[in-house]
Amino acid sequence: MTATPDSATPPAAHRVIEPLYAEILRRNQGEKEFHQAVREVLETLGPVLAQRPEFVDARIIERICEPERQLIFRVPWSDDSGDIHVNRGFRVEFSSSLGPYKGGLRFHPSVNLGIVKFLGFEQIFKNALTGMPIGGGKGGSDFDPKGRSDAEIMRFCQSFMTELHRHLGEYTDVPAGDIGVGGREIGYLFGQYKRITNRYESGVLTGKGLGWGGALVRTEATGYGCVMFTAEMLRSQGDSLDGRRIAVSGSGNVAIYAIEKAQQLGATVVTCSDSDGYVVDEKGIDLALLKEIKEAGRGRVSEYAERRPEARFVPGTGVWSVPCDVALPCATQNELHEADALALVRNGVKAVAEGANMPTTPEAVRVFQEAGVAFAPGKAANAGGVATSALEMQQNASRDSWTFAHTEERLAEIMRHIHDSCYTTAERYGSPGNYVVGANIAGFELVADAMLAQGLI
Ligand code: NDP
Ligand code: 2IT
Repeated sequence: MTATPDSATPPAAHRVIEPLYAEILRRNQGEKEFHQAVREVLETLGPVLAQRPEFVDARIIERICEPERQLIFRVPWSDDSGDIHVNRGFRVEFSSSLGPYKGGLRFHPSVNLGIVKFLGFEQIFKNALTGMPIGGGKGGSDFDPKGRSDAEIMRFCQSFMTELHRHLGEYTDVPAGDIGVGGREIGYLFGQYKRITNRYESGVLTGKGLGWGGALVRTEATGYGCVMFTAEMLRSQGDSLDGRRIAVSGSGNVAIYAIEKAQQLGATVVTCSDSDGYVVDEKGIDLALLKEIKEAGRGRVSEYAERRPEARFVPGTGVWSVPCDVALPCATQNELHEADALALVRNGVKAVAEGANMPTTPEAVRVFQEAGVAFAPGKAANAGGVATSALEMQQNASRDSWTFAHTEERLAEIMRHIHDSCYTTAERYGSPGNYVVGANIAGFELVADAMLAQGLI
């Protein structure tokens, strides 16, 4: 497979990008999600490389695609019956050009090096777009938290941190949550870090509990930010979310708070899902019930339909067949395929914003772009979470804590700033309305300029 630069790319830039991508495939074999994430970025960089040949001369792309450091480690732990398990832990410290490595930890049986590298690579540009002083990294484990007791989760987190702690620090590397890692896990990880280092180093992890260094709005921030970004996209077309029908996938942290903000802005959210299937609720999702099932009970969305007569549960992956004006994929990578995009377009979708990381396949992105649907890539639309993590770090550094209203306003400002810089960058580089081009180039320029200034590192 080749990286085919888009039509705005001058021929000289084709000659740079294609061999680079071939080399990345050769050196990172089998890492298909990483290849996909790199290809999507490289395909859009042609116009900036043509205007800034110093980036090519300094081999910025080769350097940016190679993590600064990759850590893989054994995580042994014992379950409640005393049986011993061995999982694999990862931390990929991708880029520290703009600040300490920053990015979440994912606990899911599918986690492997290629997935952590795709997430870390995306995180570099996302974090740059926020305008906050944070580099890019990601980590996690192939540990499956489903069905595990609190005590088992705690022992796993303690074992994971016993190895990882030596690589972390508030000025070095600052993890947070992602799939399978929420407030409970961050608590156990923080406790073990503190115990091993004998330091109350609040800024070493984000997503902490509100009583011990956490920040208001961090829990809500990714979902809220995604909907704020969607509202900005619609506003630029003279439209709004008020009265709109929205389809959301997922029912975890990002999905729940995307639903909450969409409802606050007057929309009706008619779906949510998990890996078993999806729920359709024409009256609008009852968020209190969903939170009770998912946040308090750690249950399944099928229970939602059992408890709410207006709703129905459909097993499988067909959530995108439900007609909607706006689609917000908030579950996981490659969950929205070409056939789903065609169905959404047929049903009149106007905007799609990625709450999850890379949920839309490249073929599906092309369907939306060709149909003129406003499409926001995750590195722009879901940046509210990590941006609020950076606000948490600010509060930790100044030993302060801000109100909900103040922090939410800061988040809204950041999402407006990200929207506007993607919008104007896309225009400037000859692809008006293309938020993928805008996000990739705007993020890349910030990191590339910092790398040039910092010498050959
Ligand atoms: P959670 O663990 O809270 O929720 C994940 C949701 O996605 C669950 O509903 C889960 O269903 C579903 N899901 C996960 N894996 C799969 C799969 N392989 N197939 C189908 N469904 C799946 O995670 P988050 O809400 O935090 O994360 C969701 C997405 O958002 C991820 O892509 C993450 O990288 C991204 N993200 C998260 C941020 C954050 O701050 N948390 C910030 C920015 C992006 P089930 O329970 O059945 O597994
Ligand atoms: O994908 C992401 O941006 C996250 N999981 C949040 C990272 C963070 O450090 O808050």
